[in-house]
Amino acid sequence: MITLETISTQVRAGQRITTDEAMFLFNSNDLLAIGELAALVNERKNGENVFFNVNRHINPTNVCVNRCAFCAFSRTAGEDGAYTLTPDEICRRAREAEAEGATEVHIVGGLHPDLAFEFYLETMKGIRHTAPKLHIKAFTAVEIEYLARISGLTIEQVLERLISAGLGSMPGGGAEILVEAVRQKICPEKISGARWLEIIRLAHLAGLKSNATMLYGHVETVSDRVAHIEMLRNLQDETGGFQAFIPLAFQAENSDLKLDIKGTSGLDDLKTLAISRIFLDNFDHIKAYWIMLGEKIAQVSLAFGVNDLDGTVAEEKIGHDAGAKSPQAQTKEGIIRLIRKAGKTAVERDTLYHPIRTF
Ligand code: V47
Ligand code: SF4
Repeated sequence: MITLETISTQVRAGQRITTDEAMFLFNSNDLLAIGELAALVNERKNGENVFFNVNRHINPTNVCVNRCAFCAFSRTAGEDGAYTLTPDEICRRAREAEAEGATEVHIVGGLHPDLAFEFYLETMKGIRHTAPKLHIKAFTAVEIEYLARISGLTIEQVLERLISAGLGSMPGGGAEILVEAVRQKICPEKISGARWLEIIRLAHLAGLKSNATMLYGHVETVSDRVAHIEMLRNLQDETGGFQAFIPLAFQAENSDLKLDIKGTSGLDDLKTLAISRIFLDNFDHIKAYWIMLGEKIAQVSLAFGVNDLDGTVAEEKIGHDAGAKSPQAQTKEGIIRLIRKAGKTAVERDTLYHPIRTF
């Protein structure tokens, strides 16, 4: 029989937990016991260090052919509020970010019906040229698949050309919930979960590191969440290419998903982060994205297995278009203070988790 004690004994012995055990934890309300175990797992991997990096998000366009039901960021071409930046404008923002001390640009956007693959190659090359010190983390698996479709190239060719143009790694978006029945409800036009995993596998094989996200707190069940993290754990066993797992708390405002909820609860946020930390024993980092969680839950999560805080994002759009109440940007000093006041050591990192400076 599964109990908290049996799971605890197993985790303390360094053993992997099963999906049934993860389900048991999701169904338990013993937040403190779950958090303590997650903190132990994290401490063994990362000690007292909490990473952050200084980056800037740039969303080249919000025009998107998919129009996922949960996404308040996207627009149809020509609709009020639709925008598309030029490569020059994207480069200008990247240069400005570099001048302000960023080490990374995080570039993701909608699937634009008219932009050609060359737009993206030109943008990468432009950033390489104007802000050569910046690491370019860009394009979700969903975008990579779209670029292959519009260019007539294979996934491998798209990846190879983007890497030659300056792409350094990939963010973890587009994963949502990888279970097909859920995708049919929240993002029917989006590539399947199996395809998302396949593209990430190819990216890892091409030498790129990536993250993985999970959008939770909408129509999914607890067993969908467990199935999602199991698929990620299996792929990570195979490739080792994932750096961080980032649960994204659903922001309900302005989205077409008409639910009787106003977003996730603090208890659910902490439990989800902690169980992810325990279950994903082959991931080094669990990242709290304070934009969606709010600063206070993000800070408390540092006692529940989280070792990475994102970030000093400037001009965040995706969560705020969906009603996120957190500030749109946080200064480096603000992040350091938040980490130190949680009793942890703040470590600025680069995208590939090399420490830059300890505070
Ligand atoms: O894929 C869209 C999510 C993602 C909403 O890899 C929403 O370092 C909540 O992936 N409520 C994009 N979430 C953001 C993302 C990300 C963020 C920070 C760091 C990294 C990383 C990746 O945002 C989308 C989607 O899952 N999203 N709408 C919403 N209403
Ligand atoms: Fe487009 Fe991504 Fe928004 Fe879906 S989540 S509508 S793919 S921008």
